Amino acid sequence: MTKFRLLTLAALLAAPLALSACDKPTAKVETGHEAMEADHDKAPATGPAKIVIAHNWARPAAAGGNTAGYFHVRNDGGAPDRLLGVESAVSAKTELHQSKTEGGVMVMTPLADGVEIPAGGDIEFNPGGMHVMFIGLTGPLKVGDKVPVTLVFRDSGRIAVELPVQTMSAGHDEGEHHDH
Ligand SMILES: [Cu+2]
Repeated sequence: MTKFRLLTLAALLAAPLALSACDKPTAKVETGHEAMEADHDKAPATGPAKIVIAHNWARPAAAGGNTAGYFHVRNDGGAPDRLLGVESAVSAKTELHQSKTEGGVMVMTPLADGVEIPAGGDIEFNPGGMHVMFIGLTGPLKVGDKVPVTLVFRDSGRIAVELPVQTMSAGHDEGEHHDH
């Protein structure tokens, strides 16, 4: 009896939540200046995933070494997508990684299942967080070089992007160590 009542309650609670989630994309009409702001902050909520890559860069490193690349992924479409992986010819292996601090120590783990990019979402690969890991560079990456990479998305397919090689911009923390 108790279980049944809990299930009923859950169903009642879930129904309005589902409705409001469906309503959300069409509830707001953007006009004028607000619409212009929306170009930056809020995606139109119709159609398939529309991937935009920005803030892309990679760190310089010596041949044979490892380094990291960063970018932001914005989804201007009305459907979610998933970044499944990354490919590049500049290193023996290229992986998506997540850095985390555990017990005061920075550790990196591969993002084996990729990263979900919600409709209207903006996912950031930044120092100290998610990054592209270039393992075993076939040549040096110098400031001014451009690293060609291919980002592989579940729905949007393969998207080629270049990561300009640059040093940390002022004001950012040197948060990662890729020596190990
Ligand atoms: Cu890494």
